[in-house]
Amino acid sequence: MKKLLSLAAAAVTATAVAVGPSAVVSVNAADDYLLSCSFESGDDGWTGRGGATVETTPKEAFDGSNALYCWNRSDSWNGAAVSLGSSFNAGQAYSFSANVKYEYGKDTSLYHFTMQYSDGNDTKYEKIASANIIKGEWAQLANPSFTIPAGAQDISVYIETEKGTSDFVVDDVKIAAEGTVIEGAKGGKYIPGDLYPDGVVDTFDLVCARKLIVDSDAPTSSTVNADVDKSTEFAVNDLVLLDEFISGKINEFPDNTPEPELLPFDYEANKQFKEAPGDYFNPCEQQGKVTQENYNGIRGNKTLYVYTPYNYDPEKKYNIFYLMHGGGENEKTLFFQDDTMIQNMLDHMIMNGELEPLIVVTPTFNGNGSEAANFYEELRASVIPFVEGKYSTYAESTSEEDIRASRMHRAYGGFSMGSVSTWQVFKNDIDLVGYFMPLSGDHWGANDAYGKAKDLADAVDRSGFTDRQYFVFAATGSDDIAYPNVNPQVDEMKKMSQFKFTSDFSEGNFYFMVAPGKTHWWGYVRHYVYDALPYFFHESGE
Ligand code: FER
Repeated sequence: MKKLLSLAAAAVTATAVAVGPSAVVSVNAADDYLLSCSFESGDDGWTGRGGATVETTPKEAFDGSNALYCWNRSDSWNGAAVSLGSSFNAGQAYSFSANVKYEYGKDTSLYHFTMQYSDGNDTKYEKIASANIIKGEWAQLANPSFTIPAGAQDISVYIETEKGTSDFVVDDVKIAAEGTVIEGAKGGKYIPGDLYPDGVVDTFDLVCARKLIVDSDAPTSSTVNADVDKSTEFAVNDLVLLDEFISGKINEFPDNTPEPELLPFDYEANKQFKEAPGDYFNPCEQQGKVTQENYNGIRGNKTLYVYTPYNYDPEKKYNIFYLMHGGGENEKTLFFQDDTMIQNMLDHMIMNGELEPLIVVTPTFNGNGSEAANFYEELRASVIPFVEGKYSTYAESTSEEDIRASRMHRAYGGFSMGSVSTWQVFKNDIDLVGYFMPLSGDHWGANDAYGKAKDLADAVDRSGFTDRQYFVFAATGSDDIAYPNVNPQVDEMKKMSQFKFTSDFSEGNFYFMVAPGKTHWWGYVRHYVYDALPYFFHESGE
């Protein structure tokens, strides 16, 4: 019995659809191809799509000695394209094939061979063939019977990715009469269990897997496909699972992807205020990027800023820190004032290994009925889904379930009224956020210190989280106008079982750092961020 894996089904249908033997057209001479691009003597008319650049390269070739290299991609739809000219008929089916390979980024990546055309009014796109490709291996994107949509004009075809901006190479792009089986790369596609690369998982693969167990050099298309449970290595367990899959005992392979290891962090238990070096506020040689973004949320159209670290790679996952301004300030405050310039500080901290690369977002509670105390609503409903749908964080999707699941990779903090918003986020959004940094501002949840602390402790109890699942690093200056408000609240919190006071978050979950002599000003408060932020994102939340 032949079985297709659901994950690979889309890829497989493109190549393995039933083109019965009678339909096979044999092509030998290059003249029989309606289009044939080998890139042996030039780019064959291919161009970069979007911001991408293409150039022939002798470093890689599927066939012959050159291929087309595509780089400078700044979005997944940037790629390598060629116009089909007028010799193809709309409404008619053809056989398409292209070979693709990439060397950097994730272990596998979904590639598309796509057609772009105009229907007379709009530009349209249709996938010709798609495949999950294994890094470092040539793979064929082919469809022996793809119909150019009726009425299509200005037709071009291109190679793009589903996600990410990795460079890639393309070679031997061919179009022939419908049904033509165009030879291309064998294997190279991520189809768990397909060790013998024919697009199906069957007993041939089991034979390969058995050989591979006794001889790690035995031929197979890819050990990535052999590691059916994604444990990162091929082992007896994979062989057993493959046997069970082929015999129909199981319908899918379990996902044993290991959790990424948390780096051990050397906490100080009693962290003292320390200023960032003065040059940390000057431009850094390795600069991240600050991007202005507009979104339409539950409180109308707003702007926020997103700091992405130097060499930000949308293929990777980043921790994310939402940092809120104070009263009378706005979403620009953190990046574009002499007393903030926090992007430079982040750049230096990351370059010097004091902070893992992360995303920092500065939203605003200004406008449209939004205020510090209710911003937690907009954070949940609009800001997190908008930002994390666009930037690569640990949220697998923007569903509330996935945002919750990634809460130990999400922090929220703020200064003054931003601190007021932080305690509210703690109270109301603790299911979405694992780390909190209230700076120079108390909780506006009750009139007295005990009531404020109790309001937060009650929220913890309602959440059901244990004291290993939320972490608060609060700070203020001893001469800050907020100190007399925050300090008594902290004293009450210290008495409550929900809060275990230490800056060693491997032991406790709550800290309050007091900076001697400092007043209510970002010029001081930015140093609290310098001290506190490295303490975040080291706990598993288990
Ligand atoms: C405080 C919390 C917020 C505080 C001041 C503020 C003086 C904000 C004031 C403002 O923005 O006007 O604990 O202490």
